[in-house]
Amino acid sequence: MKTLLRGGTVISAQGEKRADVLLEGEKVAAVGEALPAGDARVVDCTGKLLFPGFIDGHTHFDLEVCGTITADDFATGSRAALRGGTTMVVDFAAPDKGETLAAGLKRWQEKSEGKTACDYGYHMTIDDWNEDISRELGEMMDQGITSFKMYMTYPAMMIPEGDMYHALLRLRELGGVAGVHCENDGVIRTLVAEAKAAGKMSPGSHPRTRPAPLEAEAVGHLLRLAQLADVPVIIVHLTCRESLEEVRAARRRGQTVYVETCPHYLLLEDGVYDNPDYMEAAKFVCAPPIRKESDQQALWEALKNGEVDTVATDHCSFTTAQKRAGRYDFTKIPGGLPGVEHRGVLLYTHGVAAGRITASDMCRVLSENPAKLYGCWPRKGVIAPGSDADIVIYDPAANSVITAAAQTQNVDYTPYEGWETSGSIAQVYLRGQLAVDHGEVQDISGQFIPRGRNQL
Ligand code: DUC
Ligand code: ZN
Repeated sequence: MKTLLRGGTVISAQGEKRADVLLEGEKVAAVGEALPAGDARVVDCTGKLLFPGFIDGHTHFDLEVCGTITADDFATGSRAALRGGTTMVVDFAAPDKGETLAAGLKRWQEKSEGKTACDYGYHMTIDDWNEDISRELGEMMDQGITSFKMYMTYPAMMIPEGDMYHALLRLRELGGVAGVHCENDGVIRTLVAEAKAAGKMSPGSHPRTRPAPLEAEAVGHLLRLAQLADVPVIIVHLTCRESLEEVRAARRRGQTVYVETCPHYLLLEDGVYDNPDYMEAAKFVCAPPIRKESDQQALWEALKNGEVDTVATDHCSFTTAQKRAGRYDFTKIPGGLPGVEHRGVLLYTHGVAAGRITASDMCRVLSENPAKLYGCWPRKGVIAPGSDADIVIYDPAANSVITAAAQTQNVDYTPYEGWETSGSIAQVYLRGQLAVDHGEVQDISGQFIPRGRNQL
């Protein structure tokens, strides 16, 4: 099957150009001016922007948190992803403590295979350390799972720092890369105990017990361990100015550090936790928490100047009914926000249309850099002959409004309710097949994408 996308503007991380794009089977066959249509179906893309399919390197589908399971599984989450222009997700496989990585992987395969509408891969969580896990890391690499996750907080998943150091050394040997959730767990626990003792049980205590300096301290801590191990690391969901300063210091020392942030840290402000309606405030509980307006500014600047490498969602959705489990105790609110469906349109609206970044910057952080960092470049992340025909056709003129009522993600709210968008996604192609047509997600199947080493 051939499709000719005629007359659009093709975006890459390096720039933009008017060009036709010919899709043949699952691949891009040609990019150029006035390509002959031949027997291809022609789609008029005049006035539209063509982005390489977005990659979301941070989703949690079908994950248990606080005794409940995320509202989105691989079926609903991946359909929402596609609707938002995300043609590939990398989700976090999470073995239980004491379990082998192979058992964790098998569980994630069972959750995802045959159900996932977009393409997908897994990061593997390392929450224990022993000889078997060290050996299994090599086996994961051989199976195309080349990125890993470690937590410096959450008792169920956190790894002692000596073990984290050993894991970093082993990843250096293997050429794998780890993303790390950085927050100082010990002091957070102390602050939580103090808040509870003072009867401060509402969501307002959430940001106060997980303040920015405790994130930055953990970032600095990790980066010194990474310096010792001489290995690159990814700071996942970096939220604040203080953490950026730690990253800058490490980069000045010559370290390779990758930074991911998320739309909610770029766009929301911590006043959301002071809403007198407890459950309204509870909707925004995630870790790290939403920060201050000055942090948003710092993140946008860092995104513009290339200090932020990727924007992912950390999509971890719970319905308001699920969040209600924490209605008398903020620590029992399952943490996480929905977002996989709206990342592209939010970044376009508040980044590109607002003049903060260019469409090429957007392509860099949503498509090209994640493809390189997670080892699937140039199959993904670029519109070029030979790459997968994953294409987002963005119509800058088709303004819209984000509402929970109109969304596909399986949750009854969105943090962006009523927000107006500059333009919207007209169509999405996944490996040459029409996956979304003006908001209608088609019947389509994703594939597991085995990944190679980091190329960023
Ligand atoms: N933070 C969240 O808010 N939810 C899931 C995992 C995470 O790191
Ligand atoms: Zn996460």
